[in-house]
Amino acid sequence: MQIRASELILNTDGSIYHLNLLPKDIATTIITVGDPDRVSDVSQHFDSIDLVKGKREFLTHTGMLNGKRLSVISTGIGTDNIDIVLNELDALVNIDFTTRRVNKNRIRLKLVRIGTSGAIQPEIPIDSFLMSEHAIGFDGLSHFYEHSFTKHTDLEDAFIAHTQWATKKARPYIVDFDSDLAAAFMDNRIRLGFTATNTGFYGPQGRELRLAPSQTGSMSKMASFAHDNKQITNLEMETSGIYLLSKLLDHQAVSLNCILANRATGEFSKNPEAAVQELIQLALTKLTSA
Ligand code: R1P
Repeated sequence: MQIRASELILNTDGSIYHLNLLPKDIATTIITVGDPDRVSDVSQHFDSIDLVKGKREFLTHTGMLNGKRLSVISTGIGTDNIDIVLNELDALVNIDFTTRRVNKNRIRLKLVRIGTSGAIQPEIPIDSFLMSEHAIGFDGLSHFYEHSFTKHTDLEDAFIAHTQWATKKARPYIVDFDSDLAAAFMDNRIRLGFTATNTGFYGPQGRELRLAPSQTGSMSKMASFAHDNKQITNLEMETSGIYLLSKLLDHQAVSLNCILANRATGEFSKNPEAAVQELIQLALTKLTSA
């Protein structure tokens, strides 16, 4: 089936609409970061950079490191942006832009998020690193796609019961990292975690400036949830969307988090740039030695 111009939108140079990229512009191993400024924090370690392109918050650098072609792309904040980035990255490798048809042979991308995050368990140190083994998404993205991906229904039900989750909010969904890709990042400096992905930074993460959250105590209920030896460790805004769409599109994904805040102890990193830089270097070492 040919995909119509209104659905697969291409720019006049043939690039995909938001990412502004051509199929040849990306590597099959892609690092995603939230902040466009973090793209060069990653690519400064490359041996060479052969492509720099951007549009809106989506900046891409592609280059070589230790003989491996890598791309790094900024996603901006949130799973609404992840919906764009993951669908367009997939289109770049799995749809022929000339015929507008899905390729018979599918390409599998390796996606590695290097992001920042806040812990909700007091024992997780500031400036430490966490790989999300599971993600629980409060963003609702899962409900807009037809799929039967319901691996963790019991865990979702237990969470809903424990937190007295309001039915007017989207049902939380739980998705996992790709264990094969995750094997490359197993390291005693990287703990495994269960990451909660929220639709916002303030109310949805229980922060109160001038507006009161609709459910008081929602953060402490989330922190005290325990089921099958699983406890939610940290909060951020992209991982569930990345894991969900990677699973549905058959790509491999892991999310690496630099813990900059601890919501239980009230602390924030004294040198967030240095901590993120350390995670970037560790991730690049792991990626290029695998
Ligand atoms: C919020 O400040 C942003 O920081 C975290 C959250 O997921 C959200 O995107 O990640 P990044 O530092 O990767 O953007």
